[in-house]
Amino acid sequence: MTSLNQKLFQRSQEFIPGGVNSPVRAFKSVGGTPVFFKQGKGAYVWDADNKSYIDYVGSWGPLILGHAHPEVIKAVQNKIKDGLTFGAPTEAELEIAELLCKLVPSIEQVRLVSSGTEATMTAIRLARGYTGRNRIIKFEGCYHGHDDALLVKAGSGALTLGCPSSAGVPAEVTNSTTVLNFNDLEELEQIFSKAGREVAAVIVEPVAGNMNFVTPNPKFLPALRELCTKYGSVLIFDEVMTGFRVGLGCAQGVYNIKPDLTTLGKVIGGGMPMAAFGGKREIMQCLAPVGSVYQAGTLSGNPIAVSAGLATLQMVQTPGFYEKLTSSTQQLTNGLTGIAKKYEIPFCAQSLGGMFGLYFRGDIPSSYAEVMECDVESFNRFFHAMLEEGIYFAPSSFEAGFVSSAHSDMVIRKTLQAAERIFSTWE
Ligand code: KE4
Repeated sequence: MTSLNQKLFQRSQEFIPGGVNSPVRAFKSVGGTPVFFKQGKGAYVWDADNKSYIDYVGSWGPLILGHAHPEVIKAVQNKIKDGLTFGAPTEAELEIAELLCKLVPSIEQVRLVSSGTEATMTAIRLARGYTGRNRIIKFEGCYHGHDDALLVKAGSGALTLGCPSSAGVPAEVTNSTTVLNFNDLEELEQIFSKAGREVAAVIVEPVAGNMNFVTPNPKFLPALRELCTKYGSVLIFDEVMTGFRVGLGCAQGVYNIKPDLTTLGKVIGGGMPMAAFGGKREIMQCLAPVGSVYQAGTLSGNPIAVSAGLATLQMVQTPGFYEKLTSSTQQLTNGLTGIAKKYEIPFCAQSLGGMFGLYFRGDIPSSYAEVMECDVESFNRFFHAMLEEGIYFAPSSFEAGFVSSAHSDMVIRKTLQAAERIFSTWE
């Protein structure tokens, strides 16, 4: 019997390339039919066939409070009554700008945009305009959105399609992009000693969440900070995913490193299209209409999106919020690791704050190369078996997973019980 999901997917492929509006949703690397969701509440989502799932994707990170949190819904409902958009300044934008500058000490000024790609694209342009240099450094497997200059050996969806470097991007654009290995200090120091004065910016996910989940070695981020300072390059922390996900001070707070620019997204929009970039005042002042680096956006700072973001950022400041989120996420990763160990399955997991990585290999990967050694086929089997059990993990072994404050102990326990059933019959 064809499910409604399958019928919807067949139809949507007629009108939308691949039937999806973002490639990673297409289940390309895990196989099977993408799930069409129709409702979310707390830790749960329901698909077109009314099947419920515990959701560990949370729309790829924004839903740190879970789906349809009452406070977020109330804020949006209150705001939407006064209109949807003005294309002019509103007090709400000022309120969230002040809050972001307060919560993230490295951010002295901030500009709101509508997507993480816009944020990273502009941060790169800003760094180039500020330094007068062209070369940028990124890391293989890190994904910073689909800006031409950054779609080189990118992670996330690009990895699932086996085309980390996209077609349609002129060589002239990527010739100024140097790709290094995440956590490789030696290579980094060599590049800087040779050409540091040419480097406009280094852009890095301080915790890589687009090649599964890879944390920085203790010396990696300090070395990036030291080298960028020494050579006058702009250090950009792409915290679109880690921002307010790994802690109230973001990853830069966890690792105590002050970048020159930070990009944010996902959590700060509370599920609505909103992102931001900000940092040192002297760099931000290069931005139009003050400076000569141009950037613009019809719906930038949209008041409805800002209201969802403000409600979310208020909630995450609740005392103990991140301690509880960290504990729930560790309960999941430690539980899964323990069950796999019991059945001698090569599997491990780790987490930071409300994000985590699952790896079908014996030990925690600390580089792109080690992530690529994970057993993708086993992950795919695990993904589908869990889907069958009503548990939705990211449909790709190259993505991080996310826990929300709505993931109660009972929800985590249900997940671990499903894992026990799956791993106990694992060949
Ligand atoms: P968006 O343009 O998709 O809002 O943000 C791009 C982006 C920038 N930087 C980081 C660190 C990111 O993780 C992202 C987007 N993340 C992916 C999930 N891995 C979005 C999911 C998708 O592409 O559909």
